[in-house]
Amino acid sequence: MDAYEQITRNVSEVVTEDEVRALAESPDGKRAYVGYEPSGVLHIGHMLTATKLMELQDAGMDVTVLLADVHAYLNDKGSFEEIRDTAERMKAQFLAYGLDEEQTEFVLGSEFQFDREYVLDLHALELNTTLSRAERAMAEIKGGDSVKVSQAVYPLMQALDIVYLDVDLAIGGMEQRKVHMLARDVLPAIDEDAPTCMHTPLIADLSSGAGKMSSSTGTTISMEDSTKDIEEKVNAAFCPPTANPDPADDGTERENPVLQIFEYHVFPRFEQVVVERPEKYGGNLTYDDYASLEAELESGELHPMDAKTALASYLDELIAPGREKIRAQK
Ligand code: TYR
Repeated sequence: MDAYEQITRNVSEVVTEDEVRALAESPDGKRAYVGYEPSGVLHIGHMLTATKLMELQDAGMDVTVLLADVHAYLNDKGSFEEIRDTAERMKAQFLAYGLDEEQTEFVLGSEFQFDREYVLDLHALELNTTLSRAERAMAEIKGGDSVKVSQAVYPLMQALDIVYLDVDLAIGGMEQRKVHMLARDVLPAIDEDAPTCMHTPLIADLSSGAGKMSSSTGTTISMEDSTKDIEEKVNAAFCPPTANPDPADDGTERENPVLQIFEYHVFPRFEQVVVERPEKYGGNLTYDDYASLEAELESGELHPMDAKTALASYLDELIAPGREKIRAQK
């Protein structure tokens, strides 16, 4: 794999390809970041971008994790003190998940977002952005029904973070894309470059394959899950023998979440995936890459039930160190 392929592996969107190609020419010392609103427990969405950060570290890039305490506050996630506490616990879980302590810089938003210069730049961005544009950018991020003024300030601060953290590449899930597009449009107004961005896919809801997996609705996987929880959730997952399931009866698009988790969570972290099967059912199956596992699920060589059992055990292995941390934090 060349550096560009490694950097863009498994991403849904690259903005722009030319910019990322330029980065890939000399990734050493370039910096990428993801920001997270602190929450008590990492879930599978956090883990997906964290995996991307690990891949970028492998490609030689430096990584910043922004623990966006002020953003969480603006998005109505609790008192500032509670959020700060949560940020510390989250950091420990990211390290347990596998981010390299030496190569990862953890920054709290409140460390720089109250600086006079930052605040003045923020006001300049406010002058250059309509409320409706800010509102649209937040459509997939905000909590609550109606948009508060704080949630209109939020995407502008996210744009400004890219400047103040001095990053070359902003990473986020697809739900962050409108904020990044706003950042690309508005940062030039304060004489800053439009940032280069990459967006990771959203995993479908585990039980239905429709919509996206989220901790607020449906089933999600988190670091708090016991081995048994994971087994139960994965066993109950939607897993037809195809990567392209038919839409649901009401026309909603569906994905195969079991395959998605293999692709985006398991294969990036393990050289090889072994599906254990008793001899009488043909013995173990070994896969060196995602495509061959997908092909055998489609051909019927790999039964969905065996795929699920294997998935549960790999996921369990991935989250076990973080689960230990959470127990110690209690
Ligand atoms: N918007 C991100 C989320 O939905 C959090 C975030 C905050 C990301 C600030 C980056 C940033 O600079 O969780």
